[in-house]
Amino acid sequence: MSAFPRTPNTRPLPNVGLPTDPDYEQRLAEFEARIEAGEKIEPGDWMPYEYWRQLVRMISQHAHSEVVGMLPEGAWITRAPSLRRKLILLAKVQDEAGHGQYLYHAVETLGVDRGTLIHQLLEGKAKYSSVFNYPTLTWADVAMIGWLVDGAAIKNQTMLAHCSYGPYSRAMVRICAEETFHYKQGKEAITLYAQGTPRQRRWAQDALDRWWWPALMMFGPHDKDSPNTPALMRWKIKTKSNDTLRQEFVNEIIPELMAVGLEIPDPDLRYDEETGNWLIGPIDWAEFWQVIRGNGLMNQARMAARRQAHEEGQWVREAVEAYARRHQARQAPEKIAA
Ligand code: FAQ
Repeated sequence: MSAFPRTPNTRPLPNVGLPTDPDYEQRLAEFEARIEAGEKIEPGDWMPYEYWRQLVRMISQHAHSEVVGMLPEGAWITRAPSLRRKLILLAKVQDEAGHGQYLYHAVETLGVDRGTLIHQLLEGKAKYSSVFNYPTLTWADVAMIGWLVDGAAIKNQTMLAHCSYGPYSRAMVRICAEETFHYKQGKEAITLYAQGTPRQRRWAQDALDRWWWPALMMFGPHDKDSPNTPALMRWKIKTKSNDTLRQEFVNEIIPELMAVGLEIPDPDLRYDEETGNWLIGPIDWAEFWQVIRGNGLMNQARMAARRQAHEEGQWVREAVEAYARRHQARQAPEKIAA
């Protein structure tokens, strides 16, 4: 059962308004006027239940994506081709953990603690980005993730930096700054491979062949199949739709990939002079839904790795709690005794 039912029967926080409240319509009008005026909604401000639900859903999925997203690249830390590349990769994977932290904090401002969210993830009840259920077979895959996956993430998150919920928008500003470095190091590494030996060029092309479509799927289903977009756009959580962002990304990345001599793995790709858009062929949505339902190549391995990390981290959580108790006791011994 979902932790966030569509029809609320309980109020999750005192400031969350239910449609059955007598003053709901008036407060909703005031809330929407604030959003229309470009004000940020902050923790503790009145908000409709559906706004709260959408934020918890989306930010928690985003947090899980950052954390699970450490795994495909993390697998290559011990196999990096040079010390420089190893240092860059270590820093990148550590950044992703930090992004997960900011985002879990952002959900906590909505009254849902991270323990609950992590439990949902480990139980297989929470979603995370489909793209992290594909394997990293070569070092070029790691570089391609930086260029393509971080590139797609930045496109989406630059929009979210303008979203109406204050804590989420502020987290995005910092995350985008860090992702920009991730993107640049991936582009640099692939550019070197694309201009390198025949084998390196093959690795770069092979990585693009396998990551191209999963990266485009990151933007979510077509707008007509996206049930959440209307509410998200109404309240400016999203300010651009899935298809709009995907098209913007495609228009930007295709000339960049072509410039280093890579071939886009899409036989239907064509440039439309009239609109200035690169038009892509059909996306395999059956594959996308299979991956989201847990049947992708790496879903089981990703969840097994997360569960193992969680179990192995138990002593750290216990130590932190013991330290916090001792620190608290030193600060206020009389309160603890009481
Ligand atoms: N994967 O109605 P919509 C990163 C689900 S961060 C899995 O269109 P919405 C950093 C969707 O949740 C990458 N599920 O949904 C990094 C919904 O299910 P629900 C993550 C997906 O919310 C880089 C259902 O399908 N970024 O990469 C996906 O309007 C490198 C219907 O879809 C974010 O999370 C998908 N791709 O639009 C880390 C950004 N797409 O919940 C390491 C924040 C859709 O109703 C290495 N999120 N679904 O059961 C968003 O912007 C939006 O949530 C979308 C989806 C655009 C992802």
